[in-house]
Amino acid sequence: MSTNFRLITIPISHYSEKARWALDYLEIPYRELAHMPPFHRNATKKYGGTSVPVLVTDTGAATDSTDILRYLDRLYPDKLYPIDPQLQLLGIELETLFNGTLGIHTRRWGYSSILTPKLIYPKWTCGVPFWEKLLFPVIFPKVGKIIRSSFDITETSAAESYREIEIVFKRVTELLADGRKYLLGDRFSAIDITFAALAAPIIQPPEHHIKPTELDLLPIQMQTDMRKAQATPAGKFGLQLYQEHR
Ligand SMILES: N[C@@H](CCC(=O)N[C@@H](CS)C(=O)NCC(=O)O)C(=O)O
Repeated sequence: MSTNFRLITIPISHYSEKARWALDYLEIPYRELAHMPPFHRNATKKYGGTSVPVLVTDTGAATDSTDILRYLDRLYPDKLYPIDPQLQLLGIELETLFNGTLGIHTRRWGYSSILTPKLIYPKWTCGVPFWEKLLFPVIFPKVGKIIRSSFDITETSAAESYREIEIVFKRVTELLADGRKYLLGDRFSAIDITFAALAAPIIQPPEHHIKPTELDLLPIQMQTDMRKAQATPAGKFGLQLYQEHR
């Protein structure tokens, strides 16, 4: 099948990583159009989206990461999502939990500590047009402020979000306790991609598209949280998914 796929992203966005991973896993050729916030808005608005990722094809666009994976599943059936109805139900429950809780809280936990020009610059600018990079010092103060307010970044937000992440990790740990290899059993699926991509900010897999920040540049509490999350069965599972499937 010949494709002319373009994936609009913010480099560090973990929802973008989920879509990027699915495309790579299916070995579908695509061009990534990475943008620094707020320039992603110019790129996405003509497709009716506000957030990233957006997958653009010759016939239309999908403006949500799960919609993108579902669209790819229609093109390549039985590769990303299971056919078995029982597994489908578990998949929907887990994907909803990961999208709605894990992704929200790993992002809030991360932004609570790395929203400084030095730490955020490489994560926002990897692969973006050079003129966006040049504008980083001008836009950072304003965008940083918007992010603080829209994600409710406060003195206690990292700790609050860490507790929410722990609840999701506990659910994953419980599922894995029966010895299953993947979240839905013995086959790698979109649910594993969703878990690992959305957990990535706190487990920091070395195989990630964006290189992890050197640990000693990060605040001590962040280092502690990361080590603790990486040592859980769910954290180890996420790291293993990156190692074996990314
Ligand atoms: N439900 C959406 C959420 C995507 C999302 O939250 N994207 C963030 C980046 S991680 C974003 O685009 N933020 C900037 C904005 O909303 O303008 C999806 O799964 O695609």
